[in-house]
Amino acid sequence: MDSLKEPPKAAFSWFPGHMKSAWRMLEEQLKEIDVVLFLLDARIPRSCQHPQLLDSLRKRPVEQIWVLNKVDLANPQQTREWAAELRKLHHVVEMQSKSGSGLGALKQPLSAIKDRLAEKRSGRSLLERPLRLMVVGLPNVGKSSMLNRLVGRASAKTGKKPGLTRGKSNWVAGPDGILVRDTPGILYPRIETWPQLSHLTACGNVKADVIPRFEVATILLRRLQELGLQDRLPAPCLSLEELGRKLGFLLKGGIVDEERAAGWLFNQCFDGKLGTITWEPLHEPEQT
Ligand SMILES: Nc1nc2c(ncn2[C@@H]2O[C@H](COP(=O)(O)OP(=O)(O)OP(=O)(O)O)[C@@H](O)[C@H]2O)c(=O)[nH]1
Ligand SMILES: [Mg+2]
Repeated sequence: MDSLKEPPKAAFSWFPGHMKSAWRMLEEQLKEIDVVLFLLDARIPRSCQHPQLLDSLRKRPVEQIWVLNKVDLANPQQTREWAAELRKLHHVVEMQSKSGSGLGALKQPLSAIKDRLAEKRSGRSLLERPLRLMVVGLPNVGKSSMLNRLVGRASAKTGKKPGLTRGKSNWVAGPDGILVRDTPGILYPRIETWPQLSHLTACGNVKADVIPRFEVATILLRRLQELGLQDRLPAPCLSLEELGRKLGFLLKGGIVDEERAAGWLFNQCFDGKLGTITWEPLHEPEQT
């Protein structure tokens, strides 16, 4: 992909109007929060670390719990390595917010935070109040699914397309005296590199119809090879041409339908049909 120029502006700045206002709203709402559950997709923990959001969190007296979510779709060994690395600075739990697996690991840190809050309030002669949590992160990382798990019912709408939650969500009461608020997914205004754009597309954080599909799909094919996972494809392919031909996606005259091949690849990635993949391992594999 050496010959690729930087992604065209429209491709890497998927920051529509609703996301700008969501960002302003999120900053405002952070003022009344005790705990932020910061969700990262375990397949791309690097790209999920939204710099402006983390900067904003650092400046506030808000507790953070980092949630490595969708661990069922990531390589388990890579997830362990990422969790150990992130634990050097943060409280980290590994989760599957779709099924609720891992939820128990949140109990202890939440109850410790609740105790600290109660102590602080009683020191100021204030009455106890519910712990206020907010789920934040990139689009489609599983925030609304997480809220539903926390409160024990399907309160927030969830779905495969990024950008589903919009506008200001209400507080939802959960067990053990917690109030939870959902937020719309926030993407950073500038996606700097092709690999980053490709990883975000593979994990469904950007809409596949707003990106240069040919380039992104080609990068994903090469990434699979770098990660030693090309055998997950119907045949080891480095180009959409090869992949489309293998899949029998032919147009009139025997021309390969590369657009269809790109769509196929994206769907395989979104749905985890290629098996568990950590697109962004903590340590890059050695190239032979
Ligand atoms: N495999 C798997 N899928 C998950 C997990 N958590 C959530 N999902 C799926 O990921 C998709 C997005 O989930 P949502 O909860 O809607 O994500 P969100 O972060 O609220 O998305 P936006 O509101 O669009 O920002 C849905 O199809 C969920 O079923 C998980 O742990 N594993
Ligand atoms: Mg949502």
